[in-house]
Amino acid sequence: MSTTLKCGRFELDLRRPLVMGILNVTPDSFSDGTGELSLQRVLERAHQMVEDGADMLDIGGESTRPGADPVPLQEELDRVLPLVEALHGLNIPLSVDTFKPAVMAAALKSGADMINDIRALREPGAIEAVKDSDCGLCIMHMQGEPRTMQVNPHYDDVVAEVRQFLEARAQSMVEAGISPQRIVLDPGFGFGKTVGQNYTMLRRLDQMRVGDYPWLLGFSRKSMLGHVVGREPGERLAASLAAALYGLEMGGHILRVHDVAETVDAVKIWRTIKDESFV
Ligand code: 9MG
Repeated sequence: MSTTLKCGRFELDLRRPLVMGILNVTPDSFSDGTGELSLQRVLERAHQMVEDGADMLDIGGESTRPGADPVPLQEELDRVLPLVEALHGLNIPLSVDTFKPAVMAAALKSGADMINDIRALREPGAIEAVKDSDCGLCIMHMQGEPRTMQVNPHYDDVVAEVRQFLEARAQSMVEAGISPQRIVLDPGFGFGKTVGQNYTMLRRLDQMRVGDYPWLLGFSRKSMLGHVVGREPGERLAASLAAALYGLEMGGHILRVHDVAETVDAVKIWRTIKDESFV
């Protein structure tokens, strides 16, 4: 495996797991009390995540939850760009979660280091928007569209099909001139998969590896956890940590999480167990 990921201003060392803090820049996550988005509250959360040990931040202006409404382009730009600009001085890699090529291009111009695309750069113009930069690229698998993806997802063999999809996308990107060292893959837990299909993927993650590409994994607070433990999203911390550590054991490299401090502690214990010089 390549042990580094090129990511804009940074070259990330993947020999230890990295924790990516989720910053959903939406009015329902950070309201100012009148229902409007509070930039101040988002910034406070970002600073807290950095203090808690986040290795990178993932800024998203459009919810990707199943059934979520789309956000117009200008609104997404207005949510994301001020954050990228305000956080640029923090000396931490800034990822932007978007599938819109215009947002990708503007975010990179504002200083973003990575693009996290749940549509795997399939929108027309997406590859062109990122190709000539040096940003990291997270390429995720999703069957269908966020609005409808959980309506009866179907695979003959989820492990083989997700793997083949990721392999083909990575190959297209490399053929377009993108360095493989910029690419990280993500099986897309919860994106057009039944609960059973999600657990099958996690159990067999080692069989889904594509070449030397690292994995970014997102389980945090997801319904695949809620389904098993019977808890609401805000009460899924223990379940999220359990899945995260299993994901590392199966070869994961970057964990995308809401609860940074707790995940950083859990990862420290996992690393200590792995460290045979610690006797
Ligand atoms: C935006 N987003 C929500 N869940 C995600 C996941 O699991 N992976 C990635 N890459 N992005 C996600």
